Amino acid sequence: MKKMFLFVLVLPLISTVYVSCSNESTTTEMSVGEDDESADMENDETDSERASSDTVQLVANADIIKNNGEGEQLWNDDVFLTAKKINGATGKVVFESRFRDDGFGVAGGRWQQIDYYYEYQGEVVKASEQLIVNFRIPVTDVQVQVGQMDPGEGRQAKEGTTCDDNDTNRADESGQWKAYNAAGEMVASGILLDEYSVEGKLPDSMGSYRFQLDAKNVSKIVLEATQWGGEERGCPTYRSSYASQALNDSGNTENNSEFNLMALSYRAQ
Ligand SMILES: [Ca+2]
Ligand SMILES: [Ca+2]
Repeated sequence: MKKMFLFVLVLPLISTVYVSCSNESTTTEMSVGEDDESADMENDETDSERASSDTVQLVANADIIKNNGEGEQLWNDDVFLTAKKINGATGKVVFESRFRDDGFGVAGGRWQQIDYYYEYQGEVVKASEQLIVNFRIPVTDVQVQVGQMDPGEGRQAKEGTTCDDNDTNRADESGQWKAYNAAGEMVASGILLDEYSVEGKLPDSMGSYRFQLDAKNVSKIVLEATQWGGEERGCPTYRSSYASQALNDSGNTENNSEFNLMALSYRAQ
């Protein structure tokens, strides 16, 4: 009876010690050559907790805009913004606070957002202004939060019809991202539309969405707006009030997708 009692008492002790050793050796192995701080045996943080602690988060604000938005706009020491106009010419970065969702955009066009145009200054261009996020160090785990990407604002020709048939459905504003490495090669791209967002439209926003960009070795991200709904079937609409917009240099009253950049997060690679 006494022997049995000892066995029951000792077995759990042995297994506890074994598990404990096993955990410690795993922790030590993972931390070798990676991060001296994580060698701390009392540090029990998980991989995901460690990742989030290294994540840099930036929120758009007017204070970073210098030199009237011309040239590189430093968001922090490692990240700066530049802009291009529809025709590819150098543009100015602006901070838009006119509507509900505030964020960075490009000067000109309808708004201080990243504007897409089917037609611009008398030519069919099917092009967007570009807001470009430049990283001085390669990064990964990039997430962007856009604003004013308004749901249901646009029109899209029904399947099998064209815009000339005037038979349209509602479509969301939309955009796309392209990621480039330090050599200037595109490493990934994606669509900015509700269904590709992290959790859909954020509460209390006009049209704010977060997108996780599946890309590594990122040195540059180009953000562009696209035709309503992200497809050729999108049909531009027109608003006469746009003619009196002082900043509108499009030469027309076209309305189409546009959005701004509210926030950014990333991890150094
Ligand atoms: Ca604009
Ligand atoms: Ca919008």
